Amino acid sequence: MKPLNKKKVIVLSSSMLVIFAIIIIIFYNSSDKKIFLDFNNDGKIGISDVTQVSSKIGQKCHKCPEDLNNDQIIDSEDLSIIMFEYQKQIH
Ligand SMILES: [Ca+2]
Ligand SMILES: [Ca+2]
Repeated sequence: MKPLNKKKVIVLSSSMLVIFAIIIIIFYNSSDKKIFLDFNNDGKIGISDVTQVSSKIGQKCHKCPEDLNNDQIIDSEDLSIIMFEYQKQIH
């Protein structure tokens, strides 16, 4: 394989990754975030949903629903995401 072709393959696969990421973002934005963050399925983001995230702060986990920014750890960033959504609801 020529070095140029190899480079092309890398560029092509990385641009495919970008497209894939965009599709995920579109899908995530089009789906109802409120239901996504509603862990106890009572139809709203309540204090119990916020508590569920805060009670797991510091936990490393893979594909946990509470890991809202998907960085494999539940921390203050995830808590601020749900707090933001919670405050939007109560105002
Ligand atoms: Ca809820
Ligand atoms: Ca996280």
